[in-house]
Amino acid sequence: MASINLANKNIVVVGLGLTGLSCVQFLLAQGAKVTAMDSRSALQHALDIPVHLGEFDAEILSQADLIVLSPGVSLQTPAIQHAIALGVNVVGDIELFARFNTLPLIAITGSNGKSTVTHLVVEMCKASGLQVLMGGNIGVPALALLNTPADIVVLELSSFQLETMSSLKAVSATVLNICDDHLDRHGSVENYKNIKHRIYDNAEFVVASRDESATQPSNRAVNITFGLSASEHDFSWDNDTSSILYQGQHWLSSAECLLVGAHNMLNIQAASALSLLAGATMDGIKQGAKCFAGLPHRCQTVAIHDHVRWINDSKATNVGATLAAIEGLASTCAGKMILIAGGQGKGADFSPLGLVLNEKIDFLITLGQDGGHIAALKAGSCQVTSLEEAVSVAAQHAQKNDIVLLSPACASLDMFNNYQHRGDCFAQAVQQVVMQECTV
Ligand code: UMA
Ligand code: ADP
Repeated sequence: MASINLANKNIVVVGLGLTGLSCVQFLLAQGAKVTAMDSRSALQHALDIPVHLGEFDAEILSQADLIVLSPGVSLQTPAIQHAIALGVNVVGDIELFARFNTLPLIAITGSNGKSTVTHLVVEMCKASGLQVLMGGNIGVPALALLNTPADIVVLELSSFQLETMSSLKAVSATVLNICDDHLDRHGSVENYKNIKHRIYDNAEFVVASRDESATQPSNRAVNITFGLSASEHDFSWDNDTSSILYQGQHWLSSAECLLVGAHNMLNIQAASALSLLAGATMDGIKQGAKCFAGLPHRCQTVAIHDHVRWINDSKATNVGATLAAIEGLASTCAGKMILIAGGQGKGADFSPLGLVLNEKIDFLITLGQDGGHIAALKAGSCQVTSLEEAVSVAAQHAQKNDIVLLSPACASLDMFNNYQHRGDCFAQAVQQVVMQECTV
C-alpha cells in the first residue's frame, strides 16, 4: 500500500493515551499540522500543539483533513459521525502504520489468546535467528516500531484497531477464535466478526481454526489450519499421546511444554503455523514453543497452600476465556473447583457458561456489576461485594486438592483500574489468607 503525504495536512488526533501520543509524535515528524483532543478535562500533558480537553469539538473535527482516532474512542461518537458525514476521513494508528511499514508482518487477532500467541510467535522467530519487533494491542503502539531495523514485526490487533484500518498487508495473519466480546461497541457478534476478518484482506497467507468456521475467511482458502480435530495436512492434536502433530506425524508433546491446557495447545499450533509461513525454521518454532512459560494473569498459579491451588486468570475478560480456563483446569483437579467470576459483562450473553458451571464448578462466588447474571446460572452460588470477601469465602470452602480459580468472564473496570490491578488484588488477598492461616 502506498504511503501518504501528511506534510502540512490539518490532522486531529482524538484520544491522548498511548496510541494518541504515538500518533502525535509520528504526525509531527511527517510535517503535519496536528491538533489533539481528549474527553478528560483534567488531562496533564506537555505537548506543544493545540490540545482541546473535555467535550469533543465538532467544529474542529469537521474541518480536519484527517482524523486519527484512538482505539478506545468509539467510531459512533456523535462528533466523529458528524465529521464522517461531512466527508472527513477517519483512520486509526494501525492504518498509518500499514501505510508506512516496510517490514514483513505477522498479524494476530481473535477474542482470546492474542497476547499468548503474539509472545509465542516472537519466541519462535527469535529462536529461528530472526530479529523481531512486537507491538499493537499488547501495549506498544505500532507507530513506535517504525524505522527500527528488524527482520519481522509481530502485531497483536484488537477489533477496535481493525475497525479503522483497511491497508494492512501481513505475510501471515490469523483470527484465533470468536466469542461474544465488546458487543457494547460493535453491536452484534456478526459485525464484530466482520471487523476481525479485516486482518485477512491483503494477507499473503491465512491461518485459521479447522474447528471454528467463524475464524475462516469466506472469500479465500486457509493456508494452514490448527485445531483439536484430526488433520493429515496441518497442525492437529493427538489425545492418546497428548501431543501436537504436524502433517499427521508426532511433532511436540505437551509434556515438553511449559504452557498447559487445551487452549494453549491450540495457541502453540496457531503460532507455529504463523511463524512457519513467515519464514521461521521448524527447529526454532519447536524451541520457542517449549521455552515459553506463559504470561501473568492467564491461568497463573499464585499460591499453593494446604494443598489448595489458587489460580489468577484475571485476563479472562469474556465468556470464551473463562470456558477455556475451566475446561483446561477441571481435568487436572483432584478435588473441588471453586470459581470467582463477575465484573463488567460488556453486553455479552453469559448463558454458554451455564452447562460448564453446573457440570464442572462445585462452588461459584460472584461479584461486580454483572455478577448477578452469572450467579443466576447456578443454584447455591454466593454473591459478594469485594474481591477480598470472595477470597475469604473461597478459603472457608476450600479443602485439600481443590482449585480456587479467579476467571471473571468480565472486564474489571467497574471495580479495578484494569485486569492487572484485579489480578494483583486477588494475589494479595490470597497471600493475606495464607498468612493468617499460617499464624493461627
Ligand atoms: N478517550 C477519550 N474519549 C473517549 C475514550 C477515550 O478522550 O471516549 C481518551 C482517554 O481519556 C485517554 C485515551 O483516550 O486519554 C485512551 O486511549 P485508548 O483508550 O485508545 O487507549 P491507549 O492508551 O491508546 O491504548 C490503546 C489500547 N487500549 C484500548 O484499545 C482501550 C491498548 O490496549 C493498546 O495496548 C495500546 O492502544 C497500544 O496499541 C489495551 C486494551 O485494553 C491493552 N485493549 C482492549 C482489549 O484488549 O480488550 C481492546
Ligand atoms: P488476549 O490477548 O486475546 O486477551 P491472552 O493470551 O491474554 O489473550 O489470554 C486471555 C485469556 O484467554 C486468558 O484468561 C487465557 O487463559 C484465555 N485464553 C488464552 N488462549 C485461549 C484460547 N485459544 N481460547 C480460549 N481462551 C484462551
